[in-house]
Amino acid sequence: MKIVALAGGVGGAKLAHGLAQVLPPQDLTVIVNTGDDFEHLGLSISPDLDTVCYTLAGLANFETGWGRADESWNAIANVKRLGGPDWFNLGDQDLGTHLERTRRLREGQSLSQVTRDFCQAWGVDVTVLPMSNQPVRTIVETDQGDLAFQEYFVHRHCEPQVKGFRFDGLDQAEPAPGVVEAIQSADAIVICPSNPWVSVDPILKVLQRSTVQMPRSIVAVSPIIGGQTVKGPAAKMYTELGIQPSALAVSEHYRGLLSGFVLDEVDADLAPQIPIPTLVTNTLMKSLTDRAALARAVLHFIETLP
Ligand code: FO1
Repeated sequence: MKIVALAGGVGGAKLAHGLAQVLPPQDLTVIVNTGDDFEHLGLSISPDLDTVCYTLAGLANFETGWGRADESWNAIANVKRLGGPDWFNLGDQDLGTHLERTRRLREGQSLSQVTRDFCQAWGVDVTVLPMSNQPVRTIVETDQGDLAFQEYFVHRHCEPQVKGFRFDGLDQAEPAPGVVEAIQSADAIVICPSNPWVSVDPILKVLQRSTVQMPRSIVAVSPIIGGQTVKGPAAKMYTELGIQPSALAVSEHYRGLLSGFVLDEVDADLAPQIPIPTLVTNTLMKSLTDRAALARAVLHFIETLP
């Protein structure tokens, strides 16, 4: 079964990794949000792409989910000592990724070319594609003004109250090469348990700018479990936007798009309120085994869909 997974950062990367463990590499394409990308210290940083690629390569920091395992922090400590910005934690190995990405982008290579080469170097055998080669920048509209995503997320610790979102550059963005082709030849799309507002919506909005025909099976896995997010501000965003955070709210967010919805066992009582087929299973991916188990369960669920 050919699968396209839509993924943001840490939660998305975990399920993408599970899918990569159970599918032949030629049957999985991961399309990754680039709305979180930004320029920092003169470098082009693509946090979600790196999180997905490091995770698939087995190089990710297992505790944080982002950045590299066995990392050292000498460069950023020196930036701090010199009076530079140190709020975005760039490890020494990770910095190598950003230096080389920046060099290649400045040479004129596209983000998808760079991503393909990096995946090859890291031994990632599934296809990982940025959603677009053109810059799309997620802006979080808050009570403290409009904030670039990493400014809101990392620098201000998601503290400002969210009023809405904007995706600057969307009007000029096209799906990256390979994105439309992967979706057209896919049997199903899996929307990973990533933040619907700021990780999945940017990808969907870029796809909407093309005339791509979506496959009949589109399944989303809820990133909200028991009213809370495993990681990140999704639940806080729902609350601030006047919506009670729940798996039900996530299913409604994707209303009209999905043919199936996956929610956690702790939310089993919400399943009857969801008007499409549901799978109730353990969605909390604490271990590598959990990732593969959830991936297997999602694939079996897709096979049962009409
Ligand atoms: N997230 C943090 O909460 N704090 C950081 O200092 C931080 C640094 C960082 C460096 C490289 C990278 O690829 C990701 C990093 N992240 C950090 C994660 C990232 O900003 C977010 O998880 C995503 O943008 C949200 O999907």
